[in-house]
Amino acid sequence: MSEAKKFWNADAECMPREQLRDLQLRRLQQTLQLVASRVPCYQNKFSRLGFQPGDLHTLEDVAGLSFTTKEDLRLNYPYGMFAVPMRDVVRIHSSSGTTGKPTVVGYTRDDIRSWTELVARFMTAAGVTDEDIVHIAFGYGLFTGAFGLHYGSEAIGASVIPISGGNTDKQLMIMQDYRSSALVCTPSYAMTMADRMEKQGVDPTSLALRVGLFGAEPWSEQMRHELEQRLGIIATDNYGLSEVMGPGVAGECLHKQGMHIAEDHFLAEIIDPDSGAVLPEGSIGELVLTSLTKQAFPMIRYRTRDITRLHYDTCSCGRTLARMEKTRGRSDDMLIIKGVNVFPTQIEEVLFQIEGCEPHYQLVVDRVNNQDTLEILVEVNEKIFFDEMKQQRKFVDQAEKKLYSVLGLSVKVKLVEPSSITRHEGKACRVFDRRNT
Ligand code: DLL
Repeated sequence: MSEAKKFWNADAECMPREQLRDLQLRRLQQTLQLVASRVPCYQNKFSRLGFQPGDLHTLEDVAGLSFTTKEDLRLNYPYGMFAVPMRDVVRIHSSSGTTGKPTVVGYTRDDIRSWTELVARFMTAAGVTDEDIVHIAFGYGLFTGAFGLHYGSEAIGASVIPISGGNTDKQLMIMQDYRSSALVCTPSYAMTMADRMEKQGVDPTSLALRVGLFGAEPWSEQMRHELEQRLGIIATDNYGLSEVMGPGVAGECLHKQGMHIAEDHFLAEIIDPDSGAVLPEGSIGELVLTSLTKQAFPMIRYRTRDITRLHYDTCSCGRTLARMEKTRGRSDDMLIIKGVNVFPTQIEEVLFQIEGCEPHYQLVVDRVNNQDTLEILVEVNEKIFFDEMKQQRKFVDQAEKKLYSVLGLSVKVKLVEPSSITRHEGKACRVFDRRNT
């Protein structure tokens, strides 16, 4: 049996920060030269500022450049932001846009090489080795999740099962028969699998599963705990977005103290989402990313809308790369209810602490008599659902009280029958805001 590798690329992952910053500056200057000579959108942004790539002398100077937003990508749909001719583009993916046209992203051969390397890094950090059988239950297609994890797994030398998403019963059969040891999917789909196993009487300890690599949507520490208990695995988080590359932007090591950002490939800033000002180290705010090595689709100061905080101290694993906390959700997922900012993950954390609560819920926001209302539909276990009214009342009271103390907001909790909330095979959709319909 080969010994587990601690690092995929120790030189890059444990580089002294001074040296890392030098490398970032050099690569940033090259990227600015590239976009200034090839991408009209950046040429216009720079000329409005009277900026030339040679004007950037320090990493901090990046704060003087304009942001890139989803709107820029929409205006340049489909290929307007590409920095290389199409003959150099070997792959096209796109983001799962919920409204309007999706965002189209491209990769050169070298981009695919970097992507593979970065996914191999975080998978190695999560303990995946060439002995693993990696079960990829992300949908293969335009979504970046499946291909990204696929390349990383193959580079490590693991055996890949490209099962793709859906058909949960078949997933379980393959997981049992092929002895899948690493599960790759969204955390909400992993929960759906855990439910199905329970229903079918499959004992998770009879499986070979030992690690989960979950990402593509926000999830709480409570959900991690629940998945680890129910599936008998170590559950790790990884982060990315199509506009910036896909999975591989950041991922957790086994210390689970935040996701290491591949800073030799991306420059990370935290800004105030309202004013756009760069916030001091340790602040919570919106993550802004600049690509440092991408060729086909470079991104300068891309506003991710994801709210998080960065830590720059060296991790116990030895990596010097900054760690980003689990995101609290996207700034555009944040609900403002009666003026109070509420993230769905905050509610999830509270619900999971209550005994008898199943990990499936939906938030319904409405406006009644000019007042915002929030109703939370929660699945409870059969015992509570079919129990006497008194028990149910107790559950609801407890949940409403806890939610009030965390959110400072009165909410209505409604119990719903086990298995009645729609299960998702990809990213979960838990919020229904009826205020504007
Ligand atoms: O979700 C890329 C990806 C695939 C990441 C597989 C990890 C694993 P998009 O579909 O473009 O790309 O969605 C990107 O998803 O801005 C976040 O809001 C959210 N997201 C991704 N990973 C996480 C995570 C992929 N670990 C958007 N935690 C991002 C919280 C996440 N949110």
